[in-house]
Order: sequence, then structure tokens, then C-alpha cells
Amino acid sequence: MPKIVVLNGPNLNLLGEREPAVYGRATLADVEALCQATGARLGVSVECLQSNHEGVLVDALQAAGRGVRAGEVLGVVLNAGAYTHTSVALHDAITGAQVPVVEVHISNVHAREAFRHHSHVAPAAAGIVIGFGVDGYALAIEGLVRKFGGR
Ligand code: CA2
Repeated sequence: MPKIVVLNGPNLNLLGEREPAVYGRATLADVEALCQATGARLGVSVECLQSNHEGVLVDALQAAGRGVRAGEVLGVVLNAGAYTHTSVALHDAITGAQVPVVEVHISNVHAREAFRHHSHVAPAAAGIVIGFGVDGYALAIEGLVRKFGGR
């Protein structure tokens, strides 16, 4: 069964605990359960990882790239959190790993502060889902399956 890797970046472990007006009330565990259920519905396995550390996310993208080349991984759903707006390392990891990545943001970053308008991930991404709340993760998984699932 092909696998989709769902990566969440810094502070997303706090989902549901603060700022519900911006990010809603779902917790990270709820998001990961949604991703698992979406994968089960679409016939893919889902592996979830959250980290507050940039290098851990780089390592996970490199591992996903090796999985793509081995024919085991379909792609990555990535909410890089604030690293989206700062991290050339994540941009380079995505292009280097040659892994299809869907960038996800729970909030509509373009309706927020100017520093959230630029993404280092976007130019390397296969697609982007922004502003649909946590449903964006399910939309991103479905997008990966439809675009790269070969059915
Ligand atoms: O909208 C998104 O998904 C973001 O990636 C979330 C990031 C933010 O830096 C991006 O600009 C947009 C922040 C995630 C922090 O999440 C928190 C959740 C609850 C309480 C505090 C932080």
C-alpha cells in the first residue's frame, strides 16, 4: 500500500490549546486521526510526524524522497508552520529529495501579517492548500492520491 507522510512543524503540537479563532479547536491528535481516516478511505497508509526542529523536518523529507525512489511513498503533506516563511533548508530538502509535497496552512496566511505572505516551500511544492482549516490536510491527501496515485 503506498504511503503518504504528513509532517507538521513548529508549535503545531499546540493546536486546539490556544488561538482557536485562528486555528480552530481541533488538536494535533484530531488532525492526525483525520489524516489516518482519509488515507484509509483512499487506500493509502499515512505516517504522521510533528517536530519543532527544522533539521528533523529536513531529515523526514530526505527519508520520504528515498521512499519515493523505492516506490513506497507517494508524497508528503507539509505544514511547516513558521519555517514556511524562513527556511531555505526546507526548500532545498524538497527540491533535493524530489518528493511531491503539498503545502498546507490551516489559516489563510495571505489574510494575515505580511511576514506570512512569503513561502520558501511554495516554489518547490506540487500543490498548495490554504485557509480551509484542518480539512486542508484531507484535501491535500486526496490531491496527492489523485495527482500521483496512478488511478
Ligand atoms: O496556518 C497555518 O497552518 C500556519 O502554518 C500555522 C503556523 C504559522 O506560523 C503559519 O504562518 C501559518 C503557526 C502554528 C502555531 O500553531 C499554534 C496553535 C495554537 C497555539 C499557538 C500556536
